[in-house]
Amino acid sequence: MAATLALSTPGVSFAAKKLVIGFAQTGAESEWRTANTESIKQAAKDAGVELKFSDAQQKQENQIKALRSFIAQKVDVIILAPLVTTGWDTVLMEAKRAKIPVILESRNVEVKDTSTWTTFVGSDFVEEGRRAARWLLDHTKSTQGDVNIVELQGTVGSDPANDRKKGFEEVIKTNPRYKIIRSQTGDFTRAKGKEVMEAFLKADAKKINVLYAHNDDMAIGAIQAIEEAGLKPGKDILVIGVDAVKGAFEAMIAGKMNVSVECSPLLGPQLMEAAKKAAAGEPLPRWIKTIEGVFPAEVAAKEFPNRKY
Ligand code: GZL
Repeated sequence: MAATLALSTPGVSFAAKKLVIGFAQTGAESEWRTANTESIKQAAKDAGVELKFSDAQQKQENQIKALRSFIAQKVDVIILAPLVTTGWDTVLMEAKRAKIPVILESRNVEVKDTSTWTTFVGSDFVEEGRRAARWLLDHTKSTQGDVNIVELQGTVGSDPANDRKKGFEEVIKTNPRYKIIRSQTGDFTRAKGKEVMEAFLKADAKKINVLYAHNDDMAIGAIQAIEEAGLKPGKDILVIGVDAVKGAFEAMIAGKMNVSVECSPLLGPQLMEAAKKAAAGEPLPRWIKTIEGVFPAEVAAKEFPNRKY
């Protein structure tokens, strides 16, 4: 009774309790990830949210540890950028039992009990893969003969790597001219992208017509390898990336890259909106999808000044 009286006492205001969010980030593997972290930290500040941040340095076990720590601290909401799609069933069930809503951002998961996460805020990676392939088929429609493609995959087992591969292959299989002759993970990093492209070139330099990289960072690393092999990236070997980060625009303006399929990291405001609703027990769509485009080299110089990441 006292609590009710106190709450209804005129002239007494209670500051709304500050929302506390635990955010388990993958790491800082790419330009995209850095922009994603900045967007979420800034949006938390703007929203007056207390953000507990954990950088897992690309290790799933560190993310699982961070989630257990957030649960122990009884945060209001958890945001998770799941490094890979599997291995989350147990810890997400622990969050569910603790009645802490989990919002997935930038990558999705595969779990038996899908009620253990509330919503996924991120892109349609299959469509991104289709867009990359559609650009390639259109850009090479007037050429003759086989189009040999090497593919730099993202982190093994990650949602974007799985689905960007799936979408790309779905489109190129419509035309037998297009063949993926080599495919290997570059783990979404510039360094690994360069290293793997060097190996591709050593084995098949003369046969490679196209590089399809699951993110721009690996494409930028591969561009260095192509140049060091005495070839012209963007001309001798077409270079296709995903993300549309600043580095890709710079490479396209320099004539070393041909196209980047946009994948926006600026998810902070949508995530804060979703977290407030989740904390209040309000309904949320299962997928809050980001709207994205495709940026070929021809528009890079004009578009570059408008870019926000
Ligand atoms: C996409 C994100 C991917 C980016 C990469 O939502 O998970 O991870 O495409 C990043 O650049 O490393």
